[in-house]
Amino acid sequence: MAKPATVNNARRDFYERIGSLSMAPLWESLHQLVPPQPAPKYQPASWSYDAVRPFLMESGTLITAKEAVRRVLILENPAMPGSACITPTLYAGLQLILPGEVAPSHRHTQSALRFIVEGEGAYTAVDGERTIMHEGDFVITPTWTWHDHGNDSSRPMVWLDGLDIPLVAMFNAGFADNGESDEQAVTTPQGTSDARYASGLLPVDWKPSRQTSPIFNYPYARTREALHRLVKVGPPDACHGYKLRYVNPANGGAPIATMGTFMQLLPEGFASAPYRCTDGTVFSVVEGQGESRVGDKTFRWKKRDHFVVPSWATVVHQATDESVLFSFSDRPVQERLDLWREDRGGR
Ligand code: 1HN
Repeated sequence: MAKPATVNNARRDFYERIGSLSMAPLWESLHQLVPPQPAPKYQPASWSYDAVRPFLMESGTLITAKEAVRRVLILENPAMPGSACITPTLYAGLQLILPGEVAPSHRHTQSALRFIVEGEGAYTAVDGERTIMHEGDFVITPTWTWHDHGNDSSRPMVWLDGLDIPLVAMFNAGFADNGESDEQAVTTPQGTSDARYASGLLPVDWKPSRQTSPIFNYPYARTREALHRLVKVGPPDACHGYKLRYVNPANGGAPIATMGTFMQLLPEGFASAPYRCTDGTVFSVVEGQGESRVGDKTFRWKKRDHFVVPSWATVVHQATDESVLFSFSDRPVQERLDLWREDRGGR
């Protein structure tokens, strides 16, 4: 209904006067503040590895891992330029470490996941223990732990870094520290965390000291076997194919408190039912090829490609070959806050 000019003028004048007291009228913004459904200000996007890899390798000629501290090309959401965010709560990047290089030791309150995209044989060290990484491994760097990386292999290594940087920034809870030397002393034999915590058993008197999983590396060999065993015992889920979540054996929750991680197998020829959920999700293609329709965009993908699905965007996956997709999101945070929702069969 049109309002008389005098009313509009009186209101504008009122807004200006209360503005000088750092106040504002809720009724002008109520609908945006409490939208009827998620209205993300970021968009679906994809990064083909064929397009990205030459730039990653070129970055290796421009700066060393030591000088860069971390030689990473950020995967930034095209609708959030300059933010270093792939979603409003998550950071993602592709990190390159060349043979003989070391990425020096530091620690920060932001948690990190590594998902290995190309190569094998480099290590990451966390609080004095090293793990050798292979394609498809999911490796954890818990909050506030010392970590450095090194490549003793003869080939470049590339992995996807996922961090909760925007979430930590929102809380203004970020702290960081540099190590005294580039490489931490190895104080714990390789394989220790795997031996103690990774067999569905836990040392009898062990008590967790934090919410983060005690498992350091969830190797792809085991994840892949788990998926293929699932295929043998039942039909795929209509929306997800065969989808597993990584788990912290100490509490049944996500391995990292702020980031959920998932692996799913889509059988050859599988077409998923439309699905949407409130956790914006980053995907890394591990095996196979296919395409995903995300909102009004369609991304063709194959091994090592990446794409992001925003909150509440409807996704439909189609697998040409048997395919395996890794993904991560802020789902554990939303679940803790009783916010997470899904719509199986969303439009
Ligand atoms: C970091 O420490 C790593 O440890 C990777 O490999 C990416 C992005 C921002 C801040 C710290 C790493 C990062 C990071």
